[in-house]
Amino acid sequence: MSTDDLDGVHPAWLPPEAFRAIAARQVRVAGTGPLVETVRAEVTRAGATIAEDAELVLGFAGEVGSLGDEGFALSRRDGVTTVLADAPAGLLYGFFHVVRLGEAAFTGDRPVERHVPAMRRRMLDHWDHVDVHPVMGQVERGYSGGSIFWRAGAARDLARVRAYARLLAAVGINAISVNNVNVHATEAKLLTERLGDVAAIADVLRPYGIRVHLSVNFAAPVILGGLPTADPLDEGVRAWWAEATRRVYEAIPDFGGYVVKADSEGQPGPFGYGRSHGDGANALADALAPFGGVVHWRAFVYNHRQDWRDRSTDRARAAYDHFAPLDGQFRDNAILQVKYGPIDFQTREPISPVIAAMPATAVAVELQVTQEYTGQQRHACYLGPMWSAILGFPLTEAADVAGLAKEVVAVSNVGDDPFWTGHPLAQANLYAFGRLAWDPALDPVSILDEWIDVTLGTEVDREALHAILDDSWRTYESYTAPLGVGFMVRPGHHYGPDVDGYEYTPWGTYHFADRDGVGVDRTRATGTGFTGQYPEPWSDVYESLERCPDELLLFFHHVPYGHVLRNGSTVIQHIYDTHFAGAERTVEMRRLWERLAGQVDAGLDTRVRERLDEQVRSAAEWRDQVNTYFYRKSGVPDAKGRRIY
Ligand code: GCV
Repeated sequence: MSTDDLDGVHPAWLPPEAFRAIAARQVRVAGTGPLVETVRAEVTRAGATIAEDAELVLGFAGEVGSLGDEGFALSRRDGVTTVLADAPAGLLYGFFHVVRLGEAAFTGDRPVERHVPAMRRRMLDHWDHVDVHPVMGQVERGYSGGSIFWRAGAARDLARVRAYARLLAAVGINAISVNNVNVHATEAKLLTERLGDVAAIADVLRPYGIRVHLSVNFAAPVILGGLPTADPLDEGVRAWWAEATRRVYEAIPDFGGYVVKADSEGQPGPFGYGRSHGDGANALADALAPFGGVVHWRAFVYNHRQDWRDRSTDRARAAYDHFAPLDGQFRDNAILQVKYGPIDFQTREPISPVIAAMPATAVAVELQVTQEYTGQQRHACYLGPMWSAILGFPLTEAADVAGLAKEVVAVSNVGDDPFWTGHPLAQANLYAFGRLAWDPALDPVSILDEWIDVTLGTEVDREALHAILDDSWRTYESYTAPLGVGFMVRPGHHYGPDVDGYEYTPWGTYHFADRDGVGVDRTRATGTGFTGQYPEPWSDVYESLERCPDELLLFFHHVPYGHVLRNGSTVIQHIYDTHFAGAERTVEMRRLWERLAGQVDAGLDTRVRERLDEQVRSAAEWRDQVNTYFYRKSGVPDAKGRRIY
């Protein structure tokens, strides 16, 4: 089960079998340049013959036009399949598209199809540390072993990074940030004295069309430069950033730019100097502009030391309150990176209203492929349907989220685990992220089908795999925090149930359950007023108890346990029913996997079984803790008389 150049590492969606259709053909690749050479090397590696008289031709378009830097056109006529592009990256993406299609790319005729990415930058953020962090480990919120970029404090084996680059190029990712947004002492130095390590990684990613970005510490001028201040309006500070950035581009001419988490969860930022986040972002944007770089400035800014007794402070409001007034003040190369929901990557959240509130700002929507709150790669939870719903959500009358955002960014789920993602089925999430970033309109179930074909082969029991994964996000939702209320996870590591774990903490994530009811009143009429941050119709839909969708009810409203949902059930009975059904469903998922026995690699089979066993155990724990908690609070028995403790 290994890639041909990495012993013991699973090939994910690029096993030799995925190239079978190409291997059987003669292929012509036109043009020159590094990316074209990558395509040629891929063709040879696939086992195909490079020839003039070919059945697969990859070349430059001329007349097709408007394919941009990365698009391609695919067609087939008279027994010849043709990929045309305007620029080399298009050839690379076109080649991998042919890999995905397999024999279908060489069957019958095909009218010209144009494939152009919806978003210019499709980016993964790694939350990797160079040093192993005493609490967070080497990868913050990582569930797949150590970092593939860093080992024992230094840049590591680049063969693994190269294999990763291939996988990412095959799904259209073109940017990676290589260190955690929480930038500690060692990692801060990647910007200066350890820059060579970053350059070495950039060299490996470049042939696959991927640019390197770096998370930097806002206080770098103080920490690294010895200046007395990091005030973004200070001339000395600006000169320091300009010079540091010049050196970066000297080492990495195609460097992508910086990622910044500022004034957030203890990271330094412009507030410390009485400046706005516009001032902060623009200082770095100005340093990057002469070289064509961008700064990704995160909007995840909130008070993580709030008093739980204070019901007027609402963490959900924070990003909008901080950033919406700054619309129009950011430089063109400053990209505001906004988590998809107003809280923090929960299984179910409404869309962040910031995405609609800043039409004069470039916004990137941030997703989380690593399953911090969705089962930590111990639970099978296919997130394609969630992301598809997010990107397709009609947030304004004129546009959906994908239309409002300039980019999509996600936290990677990859580590040095032999299967890359801990749970082998979590590979499908990484795959789906790349495909949806390229085309948000793709159907997540079809994406899963593609992943199955290329990764596990066309012969496996795909029906069983679909039955396990298609609805697994909703299944996960059904046995965890109910009706959009969020959290209820064990503080710190965030795995498993702990209903009151965060209730009396400073983190701002509360459910307010008492003997009468549960939920957060975020209405304008009687609550925190968060609903007022939305454009119409959402501001009224969420405000209204009658119109608010069931799955978000407790995010927006505090209701009695007897409140009748739109689906006809009471809140308390819904909690019982979904938790019993969800846990039961995981038992069924485990049973379904048996149908794959003998059809997949033995190591992969063992790993999936082990994870599904844990999912069954953990789902039962969630069911029992959540049901028992609400039974004890409310005193309302289950109408179906099932066992609650
Ligand atoms: C990188 C959540 C996570 C943190 C993470 C933070 C962020 O709070 O639990 O580990 O820090 O989000 O997105 O910055």
